[in-house]
Amino acid sequence: MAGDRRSLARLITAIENGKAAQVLQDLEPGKPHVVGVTGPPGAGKSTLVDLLITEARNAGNTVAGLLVDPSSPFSGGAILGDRVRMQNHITDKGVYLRSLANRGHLGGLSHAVPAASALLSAIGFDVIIIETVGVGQAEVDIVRHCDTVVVILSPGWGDGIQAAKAGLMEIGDVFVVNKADRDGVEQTVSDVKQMLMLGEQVGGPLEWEPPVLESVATTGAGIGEIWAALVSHREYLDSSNEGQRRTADRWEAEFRAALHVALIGTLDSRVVDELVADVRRGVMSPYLAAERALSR
Ligand SMILES: Nc1nc2c(ncn2[C@@H]2O[C@H](COP(=O)(O)OP(=O)(O)O)[C@@H](O)[C@H]2O)c(=O)[nH]1
Ligand SMILES: [Mg+2]
Repeated sequence: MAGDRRSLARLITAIENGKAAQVLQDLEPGKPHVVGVTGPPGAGKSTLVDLLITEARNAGNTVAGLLVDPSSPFSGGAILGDRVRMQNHITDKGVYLRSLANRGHLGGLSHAVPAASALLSAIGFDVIIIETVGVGQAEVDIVRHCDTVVVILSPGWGDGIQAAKAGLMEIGDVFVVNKADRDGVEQTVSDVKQMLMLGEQVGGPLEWEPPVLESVATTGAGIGEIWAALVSHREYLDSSNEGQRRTADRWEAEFRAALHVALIGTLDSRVVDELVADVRRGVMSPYLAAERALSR
């Protein structure tokens, strides 16, 4: 709570390992703006997050960034790259950056991300930015519980249909077509707008119309508009029921994830390992193994 960064780093490691329940129990949640940034690999998420941190700082906020990458042997390099890129902020005491790559065995990232976010919130960060690759259900679930979700696409990644397939159209509050210095940006913008209109025809008119913005993250073009869109989305949340609903959703998701970790934590890990071996060999059904784990 006094701002010691080494303690914070160790606590987040404990969260990743499912060993921070006692600390998490006593947290008083703050009221940060939790922004999820998602989209396909290479779209420019990290480059934009770096700039958004600067915008947030210039507006007088303290900022924490959680860079989430599933622990794939292929993504280690990307995380290292993000760290290097974000070194602009390393001497800034108002910024805290952390990669979460460890899926661990206790609930994985779907537990670790909300728990780390809750910790950062209790410490009093004004803005928490969570960057995650928007491919795969776990990654989509992570941002679903942010206040504001920014979906970053790029012309190269293809049409809005790809975004729709990945489940990104439903979750975006702000859409950004980055790499506007490249060919095809108008096409991608109009694809995304069309997909949004289709969604509205099916689901009814929206209280919040997600803007579709363009940016060039490498030069900073368009970043002011993105920050302004985040601020106005926050204002929308504060002035409607949607903000309360999202906070309630987030608390419920945190409870369910914590319950999962707490339950698994009561089990004897040797028993679980034996059962895992049986399940892998096909001599016991996963469902029977789950019952056995609980009864033993
Ligand atoms: N031409 C161009 N390249 C960009 C732009 N934004 C990011 N990049 C480059 O695209 C690559 C991937 O960017 P990165 O931020 O790591 O993407 P992420 O995987 O979505 O986090 C890097 O080499 C960036 O320098 C842009 O607006 N225009
Ligand atoms: Mg990245």
